[in-house]
Amino acid sequence: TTATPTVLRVGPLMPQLEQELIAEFDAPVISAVASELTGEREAELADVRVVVTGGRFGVSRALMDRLPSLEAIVNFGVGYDTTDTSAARELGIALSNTPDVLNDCVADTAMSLLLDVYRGISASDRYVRAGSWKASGSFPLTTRFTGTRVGIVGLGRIGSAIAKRLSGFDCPISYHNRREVPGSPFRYVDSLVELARSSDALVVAAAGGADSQKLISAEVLEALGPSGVLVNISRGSVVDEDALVSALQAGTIRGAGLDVFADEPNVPDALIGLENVVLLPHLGSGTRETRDDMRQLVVDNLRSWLAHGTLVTPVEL
Ligand code: 8YV
Repeated sequence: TTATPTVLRVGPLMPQLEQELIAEFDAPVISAVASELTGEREAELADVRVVVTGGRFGVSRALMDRLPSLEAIVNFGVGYDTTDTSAARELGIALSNTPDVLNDCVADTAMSLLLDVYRGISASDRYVRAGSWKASGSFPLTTRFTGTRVGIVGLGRIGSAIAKRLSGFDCPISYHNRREVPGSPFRYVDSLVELARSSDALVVAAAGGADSQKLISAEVLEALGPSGVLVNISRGSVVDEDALVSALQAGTIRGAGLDVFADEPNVPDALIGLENVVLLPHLGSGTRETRDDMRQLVVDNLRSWLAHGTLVTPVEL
């Protein structure tokens, strides 16, 4: 190992990855706040060439400014909205993420949320556990899911994996995307409000970040209407969360299934109190198999950068 580290960990990572980074690269860890890096730490950071980060952490412009030798950021996760991509582009810093390996598990999670909201799986589980089956009889009737019209917001890798599953449920599928996807068999709708109006359920699979901030607005929710359902497996930032809470409380939409929130792990109290929502702790990619594939892809990107100056799965900045 060298006197000063080449690889820096920013924020906590999955334990097996942390152990590998320590064993192979002697990589120290810092929290993401650049102002915490003072004195000795700064000297220690002078030689850092690669940052490995993920989860709720990323690399801010302020942190990039404190890392004069930084060449690449290796992100655990397909979403990289926690890293300042404009700063990275300007400073010529490369970025990788972990695409594709998590498509299936995140799409499975979207299906679980849809089925749960329509069929009341979680709510009826609570009903059984509370003894209500015995005390009050059958659970109230729910809503058929098969054949429901679904609008996908963001027909990328994950959105397409969701569409594939929905096809098996005989769902007519439409989508909204920054651009129409060439050759897609699904109906493209240029206006998000129009997509919401013509869908029974909207599934949000668009990348987070500045461009998609509060894309699901009060207006979109109103267009979705009183029998409408919203499912979000991408980023909380894509939905106007206050508008969503109001719509659910007022019954201007029927229900929601959420794996992601605006300020994780804080879930608004107003949502916790509602029966017409299913709330998950951002577990979309969280299977042993997928997390292990993500870990391996992070290590492959890191090794490739240090050995050849190229990334296996670069993000286009
Ligand atoms: C997280 C995710 O990265 O890939 C993403 O963008 O949101 C997840 O897979 C996960 O929370 C790992 O920290």
